[in-house]
Amino acid sequence: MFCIQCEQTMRAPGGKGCSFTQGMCGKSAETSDQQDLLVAVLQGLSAWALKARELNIVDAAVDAFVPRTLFATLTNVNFDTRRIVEYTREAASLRDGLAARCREIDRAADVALPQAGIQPADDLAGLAAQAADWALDRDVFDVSEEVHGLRLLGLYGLKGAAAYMEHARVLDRQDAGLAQGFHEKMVALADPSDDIEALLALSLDIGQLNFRIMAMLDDGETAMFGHPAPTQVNVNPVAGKAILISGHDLKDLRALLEQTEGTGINVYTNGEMLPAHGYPELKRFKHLAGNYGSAWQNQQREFAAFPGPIVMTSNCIIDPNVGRYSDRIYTRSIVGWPGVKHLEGESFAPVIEQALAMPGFAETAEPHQITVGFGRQTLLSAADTVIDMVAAKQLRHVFLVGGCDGSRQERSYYADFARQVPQDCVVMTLACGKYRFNKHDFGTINGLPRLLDVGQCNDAYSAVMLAVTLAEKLGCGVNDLPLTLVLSWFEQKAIVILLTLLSLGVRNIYTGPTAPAFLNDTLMGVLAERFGMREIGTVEEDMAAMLPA
Ligand code: FS2
Ligand code: SF4
Repeated sequence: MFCIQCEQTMRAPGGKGCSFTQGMCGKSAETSDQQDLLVAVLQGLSAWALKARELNIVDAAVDAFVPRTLFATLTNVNFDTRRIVEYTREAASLRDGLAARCREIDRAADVALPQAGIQPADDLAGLAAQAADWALDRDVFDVSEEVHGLRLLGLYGLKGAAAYMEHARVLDRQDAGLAQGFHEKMVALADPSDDIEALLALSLDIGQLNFRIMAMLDDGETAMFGHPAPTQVNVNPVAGKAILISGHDLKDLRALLEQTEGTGINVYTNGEMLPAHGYPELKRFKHLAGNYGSAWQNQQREFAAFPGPIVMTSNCIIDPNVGRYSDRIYTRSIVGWPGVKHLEGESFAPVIEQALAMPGFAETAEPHQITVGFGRQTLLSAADTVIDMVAAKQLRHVFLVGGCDGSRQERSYYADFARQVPQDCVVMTLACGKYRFNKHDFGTINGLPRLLDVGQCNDAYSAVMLAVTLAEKLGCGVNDLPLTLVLSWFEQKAIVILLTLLSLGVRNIYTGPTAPAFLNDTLMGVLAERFGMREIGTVEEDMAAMLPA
């Protein structure tokens, strides 16, 4: 086992990542190794998808399959070896089918990539032996630590982009050109350069590709559910039967709301599903009762206390056996946990049945409202107001405090930071890191809320477009705006968002709580030199550096 893709990877002794029998997240060595094999077989499938394009064959099913199943290898998504092996076999079968179609046109059609020749073994022992050949540290003795780290930066970034591609596909958004770009990056990473400049350029290309994917995702979300608008959300329970839904998939939420309408069941959002309350097509459901719980790392306590079934539509799932709720949590799509019920198709009937059989909340608690829904359209319509307030010296600075949460103690930095932001400044939030401070009352400046939640990590595009629009209106560069990005990373979506920002020329981003373990001091130095990227320090020192006197 070798996995070093997330922030909670094992760093000591030796800082070599999760490499024993189980990762810090609970992923077994067996699952981890099979995920590496899946990545390799997918790279071979991508090589054939590119060959097929040379012969005018574009297979939308293959274009969808590669990012979708790569998504299954992200942190806290799929812990079920059986499902990962199924994906590997399906990838090989799709590859062989595509190769056969290519050879009908050109009998000599072939691809040179060794990964394209992997034939998955019949049993787990054989698969384990094959996986050993494709472990992600297989090059560690052949190349420098910097080259190894940059190869992983590219791969982990592309995994993040895969997740956004799949989120967009669920919303009926697919693009053959973006899929081609995706396959090209898969192949580039399958046979990567050992040149640091070329690898840095590849990472930035992946960031650019992801920007276009996120635009497609934004288009899909707003076309299907409307533009988010500021909306009050109750974060305390109301009496009655209850279902909790987590993850990023708004389409699953809508289907659940439709199927529970009139049943008396209240639906609560959890984690990255919170921003759903701002969408017109979702908030019209009266039984979308509120938001429950906080960020993913608190699941085992919060889910255990929830008096109804839980649906996990995407990341982040953690071991449900610890809180003893594995009999009432359901996985969807690429999410998996061994022994947990997996729902395919459109029907949530088993979840609804279980909710009706469970007690639900006995009492209604005093409501506590928070505001969400500062999506792209709302933010852009406020751009002129923001400019006027800056000119009138009523608004000094905007801080985007975005990214993931996690269990490390040092993550209290972000809540401390938000609370210490001066009264004449605004905090924008994105993704699940906000749960440490989003129930705090930040007040307003001239009617403008001081805490503006832009949404999920999926909505980073909205924040970027606000920055770009403000810069255009002011006739300056994004880096000249009174704006500082303070990012917390945990998993691969955050990595690709960082690559996207760097590829757009955004400088001086603060990141934490700790540098990725696959980027050594030399590489962090390169990122600091090229992009002004810096690691968080103390809140006081950082704030002083960010806010000109
Ligand atoms: Fe948080 Fe987890 Fe959004 Fe990440 S709920 S760390 O996957 O995707 O953000
Ligand atoms: Fe370790 Fe993170 Fe990989 Fe899990 S996903 S095995 S915690 S590096």
